[in-house]
Amino acid sequence: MRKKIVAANWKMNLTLDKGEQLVNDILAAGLKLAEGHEVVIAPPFPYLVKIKQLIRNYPGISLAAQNCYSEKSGAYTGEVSAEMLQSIGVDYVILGHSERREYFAESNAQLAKKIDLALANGIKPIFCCGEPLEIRQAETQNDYVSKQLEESLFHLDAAALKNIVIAYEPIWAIGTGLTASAQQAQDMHAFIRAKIAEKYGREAALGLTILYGGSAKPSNAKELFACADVDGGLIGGASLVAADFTAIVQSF
Ligand code: 3PY
Repeated sequence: MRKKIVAANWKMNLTLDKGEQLVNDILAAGLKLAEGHEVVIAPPFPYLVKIKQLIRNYPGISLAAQNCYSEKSGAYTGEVSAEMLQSIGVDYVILGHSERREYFAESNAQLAKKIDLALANGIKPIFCCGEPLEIRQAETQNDYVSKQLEESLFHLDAAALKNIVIAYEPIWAIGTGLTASAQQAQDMHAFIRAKIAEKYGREAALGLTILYGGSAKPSNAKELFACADVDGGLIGGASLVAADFTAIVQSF
């Protein structure tokens, strides 16, 4: 059975106090996680160590960073390496979010390097892919996402792929209030799984966790998570409100 995940992507939001309060409120809600279900929290870098302490006694709740750099170490002022994340006990790292691709010009090739470094340090990448609006309107989203997968992931062998989580995040649904319909999400998730099966075989594809991201909220999470190939969500804005996030977690 593949793992189901709901991950909170705080982006560049909250102060440390507010982040701690949010996590304490989520923990106080007494989340009941079924076997194979996991909650992942991705705060900004400066809060990772503190949030790790808060969640350490809660099995099923893990910690993610929102990024890491594509070089091992050295003179890269302001950057954070995968090895540093590993040294503070980070479990996952979100890589290739569309905001990073857009504002920081991250390419598929650079993301392939980040993925290798994360894996080499025992951190599981949550690899984001997804198309912009004009690609969706031109109905070429499958080609677009294929290229992202091929250029950032397909150099991995089957053993490494087992440590990857994919998040499909249509860019037109990020921060716009628009959400992909359950059918649109399911179609793309099934396409991604089929693409993985073509390259790595059916068993690998069936074991791969594929999350939906892009304005997922309490009102649509149940319908999205009920889709056969949707294994949970990467949650933006709604992860900043304890009641909304716990409602989403309770939807899967
Ligand atoms: C969103 O829900 O808007 C996201 O970008 C999640 O990563």
